[in-house]
Amino acid sequence: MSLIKSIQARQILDSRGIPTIEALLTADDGSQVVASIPSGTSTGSHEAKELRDKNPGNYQGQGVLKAVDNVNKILGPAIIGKDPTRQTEIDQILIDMDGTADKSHLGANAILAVSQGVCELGAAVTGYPTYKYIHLKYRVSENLDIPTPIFNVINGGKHGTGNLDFQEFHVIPATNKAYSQALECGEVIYQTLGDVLVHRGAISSVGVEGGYAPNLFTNTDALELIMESIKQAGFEPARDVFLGLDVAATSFYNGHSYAIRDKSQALTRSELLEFYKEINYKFHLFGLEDPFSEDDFDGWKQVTTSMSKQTIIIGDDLLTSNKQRTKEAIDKNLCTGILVKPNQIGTISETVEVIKMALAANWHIVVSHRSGETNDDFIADFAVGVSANHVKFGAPARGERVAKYNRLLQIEEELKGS
Ligand code: 2PG
Ligand code: MG
Repeated sequence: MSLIKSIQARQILDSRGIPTIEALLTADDGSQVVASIPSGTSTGSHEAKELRDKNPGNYQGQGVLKAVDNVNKILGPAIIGKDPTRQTEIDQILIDMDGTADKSHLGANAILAVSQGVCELGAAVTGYPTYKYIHLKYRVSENLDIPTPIFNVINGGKHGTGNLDFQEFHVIPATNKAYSQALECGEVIYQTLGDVLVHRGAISSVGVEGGYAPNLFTNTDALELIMESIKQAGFEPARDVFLGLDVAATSFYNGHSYAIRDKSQALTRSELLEFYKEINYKFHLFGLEDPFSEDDFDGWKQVTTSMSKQTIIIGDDLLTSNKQRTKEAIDKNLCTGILVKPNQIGTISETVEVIKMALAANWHIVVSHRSGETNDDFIADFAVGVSANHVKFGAPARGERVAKYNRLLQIEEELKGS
């Protein structure tokens, strides 16, 4: 049996140029892994809290040197000498040492750097690729397969440049395509959309997840241009490829109404629901993420009751990968799918528990990156290991996004050969 020999954390930068934490873990058999931790831009208020220094002298207050110290001086020493395959036991030690419900004492970023690193080290010392190790350890399902990718081709909301209210506009290849074909389909549509936007004079830049951040008047315009690009690229919408949205509605909710530029006046909950029905009628959405604000349970209940037969209603800010929030949403029938992000809850064990809970309710599982990413590809292995239905890793462009998509190509090849 191999044991954890050392843990060394450091501050690095994420894809937005904002500091994050990276940890190097070594086992006594010489195995080494590096875990780096992503970070959100539009975070749900019920997420576990990442620790930032708030010291203006270090990256304008965004530094994570305290979290780094917490790994090097508190969390690391507590688990050195332990067997890295004992994930649940180690995660419980981390949770207990923090002692808060939202991990704000030692920081969810510090805790996840250790938890994720331990998972990868467990795989390394047992000689399995990480996806296989997770599959064998948790047996979430019997099958080992590549999830279908959700490509975020237009970035609005907090991820864009301020012209669109909806945060993410997705293209989602049909699930009957092999992963490598799905990746090509998403990439070809992404390139075609770039040309369509240039042709319209609507291109300005790309957003934080590599999708275009165009100058368009309305959210509906964006959906129309994606539809046009799908056809121009030679695919048939609603057969070869579907559209989807992460509305991230908390970002345009003022506590009473929802303001979007498609309508001249702010919308009530039921008016917004009608708008979603119109869009769905026209564009056949595969999935609708965060259609209402994170605590607007009435809105969630209404959308799930009236639309979940046609489209998957996915909770992200609503659920924040949190077991209590997920249980409540299952009991109240608030959605039919979950967006899973390990850093919303802070440990690998708790992330797997929430997935099992959602599966028991027959929900759809989407494993997701964050808008602030690194080139770490752990999340791709994790998604395969827990048999997610879909993955959401941003646009099929930009190093930190394609690191994950490319890792899935490697896994696909390995699975074919096995
Ligand atoms: C989301 C995520 C990832 P962020 O809202 O689904 O796409 O964005 O990481 O900014 O929360
Ligand atoms: Mg989201």
